Amino acid sequence: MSNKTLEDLVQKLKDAQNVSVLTGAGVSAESGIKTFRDPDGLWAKFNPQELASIDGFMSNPELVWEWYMNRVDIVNNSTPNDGHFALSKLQSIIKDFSIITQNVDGLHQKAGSVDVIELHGSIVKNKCFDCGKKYDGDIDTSEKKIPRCKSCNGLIRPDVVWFGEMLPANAIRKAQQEAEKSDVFFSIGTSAEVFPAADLPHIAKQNGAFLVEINPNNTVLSKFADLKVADTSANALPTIVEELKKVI
Ligand code: BV8
Ligand code: ZN
Repeated sequence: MSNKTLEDLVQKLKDAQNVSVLTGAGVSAESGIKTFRDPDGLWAKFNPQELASIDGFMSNPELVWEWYMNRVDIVNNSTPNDGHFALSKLQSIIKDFSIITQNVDGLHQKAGSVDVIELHGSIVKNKCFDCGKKYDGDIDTSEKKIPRCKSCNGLIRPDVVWFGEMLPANAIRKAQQEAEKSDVFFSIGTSAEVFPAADLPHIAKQNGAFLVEINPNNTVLSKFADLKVADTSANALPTIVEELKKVI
């Protein structure tokens, strides 16, 4: 890890043509949505294989459905935090600014960000487990039991990417293209442990990007970062926006 400074970052952002951001659950932590791998995270209580996988759903669809509906409830009652709003502001200042997220909570969009690349789908969208028919919102989730598909009577499931499932081809392809051409690449609020999303910061760096990690903790990515900001996203991002506004 090098000893670059916030001033170096602001200068890079001032000159940058393309900036990309990869966000993870940590960006939503300050909106009250638990992360996955922090000690009090979502996985702490559950085994990921049990909940976010096809086998998990097939062996216990009610448990998985209930876990997701519980998360949908939390997401629907959550609001973006200062980190989300700062990213939306950066997107309006910097010419070509793409937000690539592993999150499924839609908070970037609620904060005004556009063209958000959702690598792992969206928890407020559903589809049929059997025929894949999309149900974006028009299903009754108030019932305890899992709704059934109107076309084939299959079980409805959240339209998210489970372990062992391919990411949406257009999303991962666009994300890789954005990473390749970025002058500055931010990895924010992610443990950088889930692939292929975790490849993106390396793709960016291999193509010459200035790599920034914003995370209060160290991760497997930290040693590759040109600048490591050991702070929360809701603190660090507004500061970066303020410093950038002073020089543009
Ligand atoms: C796939 C579903 C083809 C939605 C999730 C190599 C290549 C390809 C695949 C693999 C590979 N090696 C292994 C695999 C298999 C697997 C994988 O990566 N396993 C890992 C665990 C080793 N990948 C897959 O299965 C992917 N599918 O590639 O298909 C294939 C399949 C098999 C084998 C080969 C190829 C599918 C991956 C998607 C899985 N779906 N979620 C949902 O329910 O939400 S993953 C889940 O983890 C979430 O999507 C989450 O976003 C994601 C990553 O977690 P993070 O966002 O990083 O969250 P985490 O809690 O880990 O970290 C939070 C961080 O925030 C911490 O560092 C913390 O310090 C920090 N933080 C906390 N507070 C703050 C903060 N930071 C800033 N501010 C704060 N306030
Ligand atoms: Zn169906």
